[in-house]
Amino acid sequence: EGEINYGEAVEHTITGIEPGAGISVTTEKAIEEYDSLSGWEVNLSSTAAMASELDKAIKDEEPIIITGWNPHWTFAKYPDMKYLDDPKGIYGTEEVIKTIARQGLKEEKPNAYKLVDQFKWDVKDMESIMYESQETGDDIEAVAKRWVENNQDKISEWTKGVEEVDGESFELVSTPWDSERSSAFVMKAVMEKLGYDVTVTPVDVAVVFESIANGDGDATLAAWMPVTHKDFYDKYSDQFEDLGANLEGAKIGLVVPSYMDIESIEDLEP
Ligand code: PBE
Repeated sequence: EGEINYGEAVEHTITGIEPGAGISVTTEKAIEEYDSLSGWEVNLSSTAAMASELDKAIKDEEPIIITGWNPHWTFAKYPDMKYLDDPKGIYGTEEVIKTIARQGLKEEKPNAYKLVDQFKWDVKDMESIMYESQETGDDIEAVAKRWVENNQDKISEWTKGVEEVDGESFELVSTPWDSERSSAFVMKAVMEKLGYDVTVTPVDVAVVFESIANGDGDATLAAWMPVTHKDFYDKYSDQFEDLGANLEGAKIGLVVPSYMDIESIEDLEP
């Protein structure tokens, strides 16, 4: 009985998500940097396809290596998952999710600016919306609205000193993942109660940064830093305003089911 060669077992393929995701770009870097990943590929398709591959593998106790992140409902549905150690630090250690605003927002829409600047919540808040949507089958938007009704203490912190408006428009630019749909639809529900006319636009990460930089979008709550979206952030960093973290304790990396007898990216084989 020899050790399993996981490289061969997964055909030297990491099961990835959308090509436009930060974690996809980071994984290409990991493949370049680690000798153990030499000759490997990341299969980029969609989060839904990754989730269904993962589901299949876990049912059959087959090996699989995915690009994973927290907050995400995967870890609630499959608690026996682990991040592979990343001794080269390609995926960083701890990520935060930042709010960034277009230049001029503070002067033009001071109340909306104040609100997005004061928006701050926890991993467990965001996760509760994602889990509830997974469990009930209700859309994130509906669950986010309920969450706002049930968490007025938090909402009153965010809205401190924020005055109501009369139909002012606000464009919130977001990415298509459940995590970011949760924050965007929570913010939309809060803003609508204050009289805003809010549009949530889900786009690729590159377009999120581009549209805040060129002023088409007012703000985003979806910037994962310091690693995940670094390339996009750096490209436009002098063309937007960074309002800081709205959520701390996020993480990205290569993730495997715990039944796999492997701890580190360096344990993989070319
Ligand atoms: N994610 C979820 C995104 C950001 C949010 C980690 C898949 C990404 O990689 O860009």
